Amino acid sequence: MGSTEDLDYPQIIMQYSSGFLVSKVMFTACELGVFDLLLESGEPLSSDAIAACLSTSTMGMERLLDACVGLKLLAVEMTREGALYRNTEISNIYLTKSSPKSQYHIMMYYSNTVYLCWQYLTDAVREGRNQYERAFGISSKDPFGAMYRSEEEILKFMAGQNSVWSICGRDVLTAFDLSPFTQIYDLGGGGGALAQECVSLYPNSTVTIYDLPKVVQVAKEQFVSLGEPQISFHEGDFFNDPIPEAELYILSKILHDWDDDKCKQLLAKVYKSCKPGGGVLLIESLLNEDKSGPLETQLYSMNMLVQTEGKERTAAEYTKLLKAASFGVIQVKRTGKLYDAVLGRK
Ligand code: ASE
Repeated sequence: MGSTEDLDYPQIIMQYSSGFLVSKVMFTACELGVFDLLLESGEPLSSDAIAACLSTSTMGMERLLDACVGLKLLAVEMTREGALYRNTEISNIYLTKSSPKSQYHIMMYYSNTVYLCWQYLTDAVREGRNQYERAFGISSKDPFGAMYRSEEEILKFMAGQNSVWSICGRDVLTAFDLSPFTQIYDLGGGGGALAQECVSLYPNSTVTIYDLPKVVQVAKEQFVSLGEPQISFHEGDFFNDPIPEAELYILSKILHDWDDDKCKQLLAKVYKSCKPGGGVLLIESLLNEDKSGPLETQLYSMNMLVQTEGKERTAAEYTKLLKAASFGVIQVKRTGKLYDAVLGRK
């Protein structure tokens, strides 16, 4: 006590304190369309021009642009006419709406939905449950009833979930050779980006997207072209309705939404429907066995606390759930990216 160390403000504490400011600056620049405008314009623009095009105050826009430069999401060049801004390579690829690797929709979901739940993180930790009641005034008993409270929220969630597969879809689907499985069900397949990646990687496979009727309806209207012969749909609630027979079931970011009892219930049901020799592919972000990381996964687990009934788990925890449901050979593949793969065989 009383040493000079007490007077320091370590870099790490400073960074963590302003982490949410950083997120909000990036989300706001995305939401206002700064990166889209700079991509379309094809030339650097002044803050006045950007503010005018996007109908914002010049004063606010100038500060937002400078903060984006600080974050290396924009580059600035000083000219005789003043400062001109342009996208960096990273923002062109990930932050514009039209890019094939766009993360725009997940950012909008974080900024406008997830962010509001995190307001109540302290309550979530105290109570050990999600915070829909405080954040949105709706019952949190049925988390997906709450998450899917309007067609707009369904659309935002599906678009957000889809965007991650443009980055890690290939890695999780090639972690194991899935070519022996031709008849595949993607349970809770949502907007279908993973199903589309799957049929393009495995041309002999057919994938059925199994999801709630209102989700399937939005998927058909907004995401999956109905002319795709390898993809079909099945409307149902996998806890309460039958699951048809298939060779492979994909459960991508499904088990992390539920507690161990619900996971076991679902996996037992999948096991019953699964053809002999078939299997189940879990796609999840795996925690280290001692839960010491990865940080991104630890943070996702906090998000599961504020938004769902689930948590992120270790490979051993998923293995235990699969064994409880009678799956035999279980293989784990870490991809080194955000999401990993666990295959259980019947
Ligand atoms: C779910 C996934 C997500 C349920 C709610 C969710 C995501 C955000 N909210 O199955 C995507 C993963 N990202 C995070 C922060 O967990």
